[in-house]
Amino acid sequence: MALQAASLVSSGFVVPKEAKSNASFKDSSLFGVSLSDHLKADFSSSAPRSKRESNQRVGAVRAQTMATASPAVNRAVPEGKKTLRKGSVVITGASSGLGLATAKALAETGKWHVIMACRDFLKAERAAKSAGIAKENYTIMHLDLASLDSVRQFVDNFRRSGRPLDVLVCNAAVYLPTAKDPTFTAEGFELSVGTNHLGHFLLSRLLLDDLNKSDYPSKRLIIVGSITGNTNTLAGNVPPKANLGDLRGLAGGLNGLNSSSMIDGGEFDGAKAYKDSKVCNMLTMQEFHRRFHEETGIAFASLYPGCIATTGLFREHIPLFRLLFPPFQKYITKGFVSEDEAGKRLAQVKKGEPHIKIFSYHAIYIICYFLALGRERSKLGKIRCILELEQGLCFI
Ligand code: NDP
Ligand code: PMR
Repeated sequence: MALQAASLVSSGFVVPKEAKSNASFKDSSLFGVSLSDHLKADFSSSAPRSKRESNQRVGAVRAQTMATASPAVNRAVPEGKKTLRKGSVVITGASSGLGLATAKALAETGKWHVIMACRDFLKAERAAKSAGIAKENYTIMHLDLASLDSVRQFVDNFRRSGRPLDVLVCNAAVYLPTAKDPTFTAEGFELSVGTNHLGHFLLSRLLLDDLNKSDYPSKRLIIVGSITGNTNTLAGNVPPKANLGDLRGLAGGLNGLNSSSMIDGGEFDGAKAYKDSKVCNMLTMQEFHRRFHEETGIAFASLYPGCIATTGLFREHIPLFRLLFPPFQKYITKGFVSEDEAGKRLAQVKKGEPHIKIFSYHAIYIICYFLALGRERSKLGKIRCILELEQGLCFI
């Protein structure tokens, strides 16, 4: 169960004493294991390129911690004070669905410049145009989360652009429910976990320094989670259920050769791999909050936007599913939400008690779900109030 995995995983976290005492980003390991030598190469000073490349084939995740440079804590502008400049927000996967709708909602306020971090430049350009986002409000930059080199390249390019980073929204994802066999990222990790979790983990970890330097009053890092990873909800109990087990597949490198392609070490299952990746996304924010919020003032959040049953996420599903899923969510579960509404919700995630505690998140979801039954779900004022009260930032 996801919850079991969560408790197992949190007990595996180790925060080195120095990280607590000198307020520096010392420990880059996640879930008690470091992600890989690929990631390590970034966090540890100046490992020679050739060594890094030879490490890439290894792909093993080792039980160890890693050192990073220690950025200075930056709180140049006291919280609550306004800066005059536009906010600068990076959104991954902004070429369609929720990411595009969020980019549009933020750009329309006139207060944000959106960096659309996308793998398909032309598609992103067309999408921005057809959504009517004004040219001066967005920039497209290439990012393929299925390649850790591309993630590093993106970070370099972003830094070279000279823009500040005030908010990072990790939104992109792939869902491969009908795949019989696993496919892999450039570095050989199973594609769903590699893209949705590992790519975003590296991106977040690298950009933490940039967020920390921002003088914006509310710096934020948001990852899009999913109810389907939460096994104490009805949706999370639809098989296959998320389960990270004892992380043996992750520890083995998720390469499907000398280790399983699944985090828990089991047989490949595309739908489960997606749900596992979403559990990792939510846990990442929980752990980032624990490690870094106090020293940086960055708000770390995870959000379930509602069931946006019409997006491209379901492109790999069978046609019958794609036909029946939207009316099923609209009229039966009433979990349906339009892309526009979901985009507005994500755009509104704001500072508060800065992360979702996934345990209470389940309970809150259930309460809100019943409160919302029979009401117009696009006007979630009351629910929003409850959630803001309880969590500061979570919208269902
Ligand atoms: P979409 O498929 O419309 O959007 C996913 C985006 O991710 C696309 O822009 C896609 O790019 C991009 N992407 C995929 N792989 C990569 C990659 N390797 N590198 C960079 N970008 C990539 O789906 P949604 O809008 O529905 O999904 C957005 C988020 O919402 C996901 O995190 C999903 O898990 C989450 N979510 C969705 C729900 C839903 O009901 N739809 C419910 C709960 C959560 P491209 O356009 O090039 O394919
Ligand atoms: Mg689910 C309250 C009921 C509820 C909600 C909110 C969702 C959301 N789903 C619910 C219930 C059910 N679903 C039930 C009872 C069934 C069995 C008929 C069911 C089935 C189902 C399938 C086969 N649902 C799905 C699938 C998918 O392939 C989707 C998935 O798991 O993608 C990972 C999905 C979803 N249901 C949701 C949401 C939000 C999804 C998409 C999850 C995501 O994009 O992260």
